[in-house]
This record gives sequence, structure tokens and C-alpha cells, in this order.
Amino acid sequence: MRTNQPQTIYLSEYKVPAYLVDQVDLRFELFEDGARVHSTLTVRRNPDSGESAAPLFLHGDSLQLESVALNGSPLRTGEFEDRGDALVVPSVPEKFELQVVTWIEPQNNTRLEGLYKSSGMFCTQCEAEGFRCITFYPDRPDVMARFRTRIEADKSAYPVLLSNGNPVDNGELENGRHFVTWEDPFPKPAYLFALVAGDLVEKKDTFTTCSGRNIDLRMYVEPRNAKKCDFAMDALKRSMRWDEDVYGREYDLDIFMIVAVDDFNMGAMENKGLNIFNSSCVLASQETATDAAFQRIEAIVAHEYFHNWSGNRVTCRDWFQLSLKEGFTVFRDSQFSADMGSPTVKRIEDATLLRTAQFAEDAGPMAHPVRPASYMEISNFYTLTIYEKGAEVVRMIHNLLGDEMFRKGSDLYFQRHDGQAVTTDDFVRAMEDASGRDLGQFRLWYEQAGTPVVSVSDEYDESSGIYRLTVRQSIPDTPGQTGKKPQHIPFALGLLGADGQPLPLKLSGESGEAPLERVLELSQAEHCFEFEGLSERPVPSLLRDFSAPVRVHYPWTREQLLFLMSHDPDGFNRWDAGQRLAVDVIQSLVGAPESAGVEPRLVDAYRSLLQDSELDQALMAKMLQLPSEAYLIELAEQADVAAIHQAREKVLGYLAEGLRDELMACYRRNVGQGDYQLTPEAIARRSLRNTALGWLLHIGDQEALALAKEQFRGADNMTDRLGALRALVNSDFAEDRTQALEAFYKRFSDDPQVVELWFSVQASSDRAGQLPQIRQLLDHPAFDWKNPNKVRSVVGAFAAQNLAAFHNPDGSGYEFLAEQVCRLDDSNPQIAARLVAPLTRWRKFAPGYSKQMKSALERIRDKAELSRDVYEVVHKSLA
Ligand code: 0A1
Ligand code: ZN
Repeated sequence: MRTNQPQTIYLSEYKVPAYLVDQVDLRFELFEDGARVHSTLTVRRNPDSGESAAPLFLHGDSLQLESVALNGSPLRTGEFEDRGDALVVPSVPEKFELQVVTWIEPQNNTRLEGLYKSSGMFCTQCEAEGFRCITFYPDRPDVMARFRTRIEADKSAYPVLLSNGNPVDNGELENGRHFVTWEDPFPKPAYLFALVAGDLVEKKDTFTTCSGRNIDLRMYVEPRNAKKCDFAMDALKRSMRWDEDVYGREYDLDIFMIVAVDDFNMGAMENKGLNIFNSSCVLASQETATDAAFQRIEAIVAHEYFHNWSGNRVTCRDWFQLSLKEGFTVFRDSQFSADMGSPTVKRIEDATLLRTAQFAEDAGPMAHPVRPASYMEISNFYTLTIYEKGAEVVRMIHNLLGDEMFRKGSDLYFQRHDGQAVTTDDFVRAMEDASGRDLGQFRLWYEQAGTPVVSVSDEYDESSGIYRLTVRQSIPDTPGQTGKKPQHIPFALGLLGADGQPLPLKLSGESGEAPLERVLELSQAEHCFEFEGLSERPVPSLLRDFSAPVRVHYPWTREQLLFLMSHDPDGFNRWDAGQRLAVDVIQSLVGAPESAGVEPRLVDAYRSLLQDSELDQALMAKMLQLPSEAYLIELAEQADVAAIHQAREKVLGYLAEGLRDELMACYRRNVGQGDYQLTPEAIARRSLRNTALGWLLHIGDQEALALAKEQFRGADNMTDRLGALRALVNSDFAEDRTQALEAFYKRFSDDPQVVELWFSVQASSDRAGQLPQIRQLLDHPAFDWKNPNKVRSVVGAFAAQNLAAFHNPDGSGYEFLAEQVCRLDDSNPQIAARLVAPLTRWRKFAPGYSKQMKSALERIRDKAELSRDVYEVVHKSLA
């Protein structure tokens, strides 16, 4: 499947399928040296397709064809063509049955697409185009069929045999083998097919739906993980209830299963009735998972479950519509997480990810619209733009329509399109039809790539009491798209008086009581808004709650930011003011002489924060995090990584020195508060104490060192143990660092997920993760090139989180990454292509970096037989 000039696929060339499949009957014979797949397809010509005599075209990838038969008669040479990547039958009747037998080798499948083996069990991953690695099939999401699947395998090695739907038959076979047959009553695209066979323990629970149906809930995991299922099971039940309460969605099958596998390219997969999870995204216990991991698991369990409606019952017509299911489902899971924890904190986390990573993607060579117009390899389009920006687009619709109309819209969408494969436009139309709102211009959010820039200027006229806001929007050019049209942007804002009180927002000419916050709807390149009746110059609080995924430019003074940081009633903007201030202070030190001082008011502001007993502790914990290096790089014109790193370290050191006593008090205030709990308050306390510890160790505080060692030894949970370990690893206490790392590994060496944490703490640290140490980690016995989590925890963490080391001015970090990408490209192209990402933004960096990043990309480009995945990323980056 290697190719030098992969084809580009265009949305504009979409055609309905020439043939539809009503029924798929599969029989899997699983063996140690391979698997035989018997497939019977019930096919008919698509009445909506104009082509009456079209050949039957079935996709295939890495298949050995054993036989083909049409309506029971074997086809002879000449009656079909096996092209390797397709099986073509030139002449078929209007309705027929096609029987195909293929042989595949799951045990040698390192790409982890299709049927493969992970820790001794068989499992599948079919999205986006993995089903064609199992058998020949029209592998496109608008072909929806009913599946019946019989699995046969050795009973002692594979006692558990699972597929989609309900189990309908099982029995014994000769030679110690057995079988189970599954039937899925809901028509589905092949990408939602799943199969699992293994020696797994079963965890059972039940859920009673709103209409009183009892659903069997099952988790299947390796025996060693039996104790790590409770949290995910509970999250599943909460998700099921939430989807009923908030969206009126009831589960449809009688059984819902979750399987954990160690080797998985992504986080998890929403296969109908049989979700398959990367172990790291589902298994958790207090001793082995951090708070962040618990929250991630809760969100991913919910995400996959929510797909049952937004993705499975209503699916995508083609892969250009990927955000139809992903954007909507991420929006749904973020609403769920907000409801389960702290909404402000969740909003901060989502906005941080968007501004740090999605804005960067949108400004880079792989920028694409939420609904792309073309691609070479669809696996490269499971991006932050499709997922996170797509979710922001749905959020804006939600905010424009309001809760009630949005619910009417989603009800209409599910009802109108149940059982169909549809487009993002169908989604928007349902929202329009239900609410009566015109979302015509809004649709540009799906079509235009690039992050809109909203520039705000203001003037205040004391004599008339009028405050004028001029708001301009522009959308930068992106590859293949120039001269963009203004978009429909909901822009939430408030105005504050000098005493910190919100001021009424009375637009000129308006009567009635003026609101204290409003959402301006921008639709033109420039607007001028006049607010009247203001007796003082207000401080504007702009884009409250991050009401649109845009960059806001406004010439804030440091006084204004300090003011907003302590007074803005919008929690998100309070946090944001602190971030903007810190960014401004750090930026002013980038490249400045060593003697340049740090803004002392920043210390005062953080001191007030630390002493603010009224402030929501979860918000405080977020406000104490300095903007990341990645975000500072994203904001820079021509990033000088070393200078940014130094400036940030300097500010961190200055703050920690200046606030030493307050940090120590914060630490002590937040330790030892009883049993481990996962409430927002308890999570905030752990975050506060670990941040304080990290800052104090950063400045080499001896008392903090003792506390860190004690916490490391005595912690009853992974958040605190890892918090202490991370603080030690990132400190200059080299000996303590080594000892702690050794002790940690010894304690957890038999738990792959914790070993991954151990790898990533080192790989992301500029103290423990310089290149020679990274190479040692790759030689560590626990490292495994075939396991994507291990690759991510070392190579991925190094390139994405250890920026000073990765961007070593000598170019060694880039060379290293190029080497690993080339090595992985042969075994797992999806993972290889994802690892290239840090190099793709080479134009963004100062010349010394940029040139070397480019040559690393060229080195990858020149590798013989590049996969389509890596080819697309590298060639687009160099174009
Ligand atoms: N649909 C899944 C994500 C996913 C996509 C591709 C995969 O393999 C290439 C695996 C999972 C989700 O959104 O969770
Ligand atoms: Zn998804």
C-alpha cells in the first residue's frame, strides 16, 4: 500500500454509491497464523444513482483473496478483477449476493487498522477506512447495512467473543473451538463494525432507561485490570442518564459493551454497542490515575457513548462531514463535563487547548476548514479543527439559539435523519428549521479555514457619556483559501466601572432597561457600537466565556488587566486577564538583557490571588498556571524558543521567590484534607498544593524539598505522587530526582499505564529529558515501538512538551524526530504522521530554528516508500 503520488480526494466529486448493501453476513475463523473471513453481501443497485450498468467496486487493503462467488456460483478469472486495493466485478445483476473469502494476518498487523492483535487478544479498528483491511467492501459511510457476525476461535485462548449488537447464538466446535454469533439490528456503515476475541474478565452492571428498559452494561478487560473499571462504569451510567435528561436520547440495544486494549492508535472508538478504548482512556484507580486522567476518562467514556446518537444513529455521508459527528459530540461531552464539575474550569481548559493547539493548526500548512474540501489521507483529518473548532461552531449555534431552540433543533435533527448518513449542512438546516433563525452566513464557519482576528478599539466621550467600540474582523489566508468573507461571530461582552461594578450596556437609540452583559452579533468586516449613558470610561471585558473561537486584539494596559483579573464577574475573563498580563510580562523579557526586571505588579497580583479566600479554588488553581511555552510560541511572530523559555523561567523564578511564604502557606493549607475524593474542590486543592510545590522546588527551596519527598512517599493517590515526582524531576535536586524516578519505576513497573506516565514525566522535562536521556528511554526494556502509547509518552512528549530540548539550536531534536518518524512510517503510518506535527510549523520559528526544521522535513520527504499519511503532511508542510 505504498505510493509515491497519493491522490487527492475532493468533496466536489462526491457521488452517491452505485450499489447499496442491505445485509452483511460475516464468519471469522480466527487462528494463530491468520484469520479467514467469509463475507456474504446482499447487494442491490442504488435507485438514486444514475449509473445503471456500473461495475461493482469494493475497497480492499492488504487482503489475500481466496474466492469470489455471485449468487452461489464461483466467479472465474476475467469475471472479476483483484486490483489489490479493490475488487471489481464488471457485470452484476440489479440484485445479488456476493460471497467473498479473504485471508488476513492480524498477528502481523502493526498499523492497528482493521483486525489486529493486542496483548494476545484480537480486536478491530475500522474508522475511518479499516474495514477494507478485513474484507472487500464498499467502505464508505453512506453505505449502511445490517451486520450478522459469527466468530470462531479456540475456546481456551479466546473464551470471550464479541461483536456489535446482541448475541443470538453460540456453541461448541471441533478441536476445542467455539463460536458466538452477534446480530446488530441497526443498519450501520462499516467503520462502526467491531470484533473482539480474548481471554478477558467481564465486569457487569445494569442501567434502566427512561422508558424502563434494562440495559446490560459490560466491561471487558485483561484480568490484571479488573480493579480499574469502576470509575468508567460509573461515568458510563452518568452519561446515559445525562443524554436522556439533556438531549432526550435513550439507548437502543439491550447490551452496551466497553473493551480496553493496550495497543490503539487513538483514544477510543464508538463502534455500535461495542466501544473499544485505549487502556489509558478507560482504566483508572486512585493509586494509578491522576485527576486529569479521571477527568479525561469521564469525558471520553461520555464522548463515545454520546456517539451512539450523534454518529451512529445519524452518521456522516462522507468523510468531509467528519465534524458532523465529532464537533457535535465533543460539544456534547464538554457540556457533560461542565455539568459534572466546574463549568468555568472546563471552559478554560477547552479554550486553552483551542488557543494553544488549534489556532496553531489553523495558522499552519495543514490548516483546513471544519468541513474540508479535499484530503489525501483521511486519517490525517482527525484534527483539533474537526473536533475542537467543530465543537466551538456547535457551541456558537447553541448560544445563538438558546437552550430551548437548540434542543428543538437537535430533536428535529435526530428525528429527521435517524438511520441516515448526512452532512453538516443538514445539521445546520435542522437548527434553522426548528428555530426560524437564518444561519446562512454562519455556514462560513464550516467552509473557511483560519482563525478570525477581531480587533477592537474604543473611545469615550466624557461630555456625551458615549462609549464607542469599533470592532473589525479579518480572517487570514490559509493554504488554498484567500480573500475570505466576514463571518457571523457572537461576541459577548460587559463593561466595568472603576469600582468594579458592571455597567449597563445601552446601545444608542435603545429604550428599556439595559442588560449588564450582551452578545453582539458581528457580521460585517467592521461595526461601530455606541453605548450611552456612561458617566465614566469603562473597562471592557471582551469575548466573555470565549464566546467564539477567535483571537481578540485590544490595547489593554497592564492596569486594566490587573483590574479585570480581580474584578471581572466573568470567571473565564478573569482568568484570561491574568493570562494576558503574564504573556505581556514574559514577552517583554524575551530577548531582553539579563538585567531587565520583572513587572513587580505581577507578583502583587499573584499574591492577592493566593490570599483571596473568596475565590473559587478551582479557578484559583487555573489562574496560578503561567501561560505555557507552547502558547507563547503560538503568539510569537518568529519564535525564538530559547529566549521564550528563559523569559518564562525567569518570571516563574521571580514569582516563586517573591511569593515563597504565600506558596508555602498555600501548600500547607491544602494538604491532608481527609479521604481521596474526586470533587471539583478536592481536585482544586490537589492542583493548588502541587503547583505550589512545583514553584518552590523550582527555586531550590529546602523545606519544600522535604515536603515533596514526604508527599512522594506517603501519597495515597497518583495525583499527589506524580505531582511530587514532577516537581522533583523539574528541580535542580539531581540526586533526589534520580532516586524518586527509580523508586517510582520499581513500584509501578508492572503497570503499563503508570510506566507511560513515568516515561512522559522524563521526556517532557528539560532537566531529565535531554536528547541522550531520551535515547536511553527508547532503549529501556519497558519501551515498545509497537505500542502507540509508549511512542507518544517518549517521542511525542519530547517533541510537543519539552520545547527547549526539542528545539535545541543545534538541530539535534529535529534530526531525532525525523529519524523516529521514518522508522515508524513502515510499521504504523498513522502514528508516524501525527508525530510530524511539531515540525510542520517551521515557518513560525526564528531563522536559526526554521532552516533546520525544514531540513528535517526534507529528510523525511526523501525516505523511500513514504506512506500516504506521512506523504501528505510532509509535502503540504514544504509546499
Ligand atoms: N471516532 C473516534 C476517534 C477515532 C478515529 C480514528 C480511529 O482510528 C484511526 C480511532 C478512533 C472518536 O471520536 O472517539
Ligand atoms: Zn468522536
